[in-house]
Amino acid sequence: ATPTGRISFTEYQRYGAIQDYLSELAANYPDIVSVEEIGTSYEGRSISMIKIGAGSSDNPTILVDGGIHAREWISPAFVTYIIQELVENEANRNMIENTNWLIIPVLNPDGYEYTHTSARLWRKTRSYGTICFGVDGNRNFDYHWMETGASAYQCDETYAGDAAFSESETAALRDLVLAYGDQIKLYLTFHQHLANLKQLLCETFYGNYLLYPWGYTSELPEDADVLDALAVDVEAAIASVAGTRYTIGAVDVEAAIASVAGTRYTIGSSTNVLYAAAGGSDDWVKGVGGVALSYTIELPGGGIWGFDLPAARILPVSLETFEGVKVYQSYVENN
Ligand code: ING
Ligand code: ZN
Repeated sequence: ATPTGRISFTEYQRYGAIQDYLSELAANYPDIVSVEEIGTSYEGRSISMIKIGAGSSDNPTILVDGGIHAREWISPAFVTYIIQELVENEANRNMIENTNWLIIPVLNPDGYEYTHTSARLWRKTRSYGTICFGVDGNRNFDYHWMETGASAYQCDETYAGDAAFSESETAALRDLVLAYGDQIKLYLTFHQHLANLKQLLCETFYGNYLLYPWGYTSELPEDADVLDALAVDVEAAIASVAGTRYTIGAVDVEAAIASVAGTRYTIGSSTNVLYAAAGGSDDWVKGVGGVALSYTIELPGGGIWGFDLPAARILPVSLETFEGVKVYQSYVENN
């Protein structure tokens, strides 16, 4: 049993189950939901986008994606949770009346399925080069492509592709952003990051990050103060969800909320707080797509390999992070 929907957040779902959930929502909520195929993966899977909105079609729009990196399982899980909260939780009605949403829970379905069937730690797409498989989707966008932090060697984890937008998956996101133009006011792309040395050595660095451009240079965008201030508010909202006890019917929700412990995020530009890497989706969406507010959110890692956050953590992470999504939405609605 889940709090409101028909998909479970007590285990990681396969691509097919997420697809089925989107179809079910489109059938059950035809007034506020539609599902479109924005492209096809290398192996022929649909790249699905759910459109959610209960107000004017002219409302400012928020674009969200997950699963560009195959092994980062919390990303599709949390993005699916966002969908559930927006569509099936009446308490969040204002979030869809005053802003529209374009949400792609699994941008790299081939890679995601491959991590379930064959290699748990696969990161890239599954396109075949001449000797190796896969391109790093988050190095494949055409903005300062291949300038830094990306590999030209197809067997590497950060292979940028033989050309920018060589991958149908990244091209699908590009075409979507270009089609909606300046109606998109905010872009959120969800990743997962493991604890790193900086975090272990310095108590002000956390394994979780709210990153904004640029990834290609240590210079900051001219509106970095706006990006930073919004991230500070988002961070505070997430951190404030700390062990609150609730007495409600759904026991699993109560336990999940109580187990959250004031999760903190490090805020900054990708290059300055994590590492330099060109060709990321957030850089392109801001630099070429013209969406001023563009963020990469590195959700918590866990487990032995870093990407094996126990399934029991999906709900706690989702509950706390959704408080941050509410802050983002309210900013877009009011600015
Ligand atoms: N991290 C991101 C990566 O693609 C990143 C970090 C974000 C780099 C934005 C460049 C731009 O390496 C993970 N976990 O994939
Ligand atoms: Zn990633």
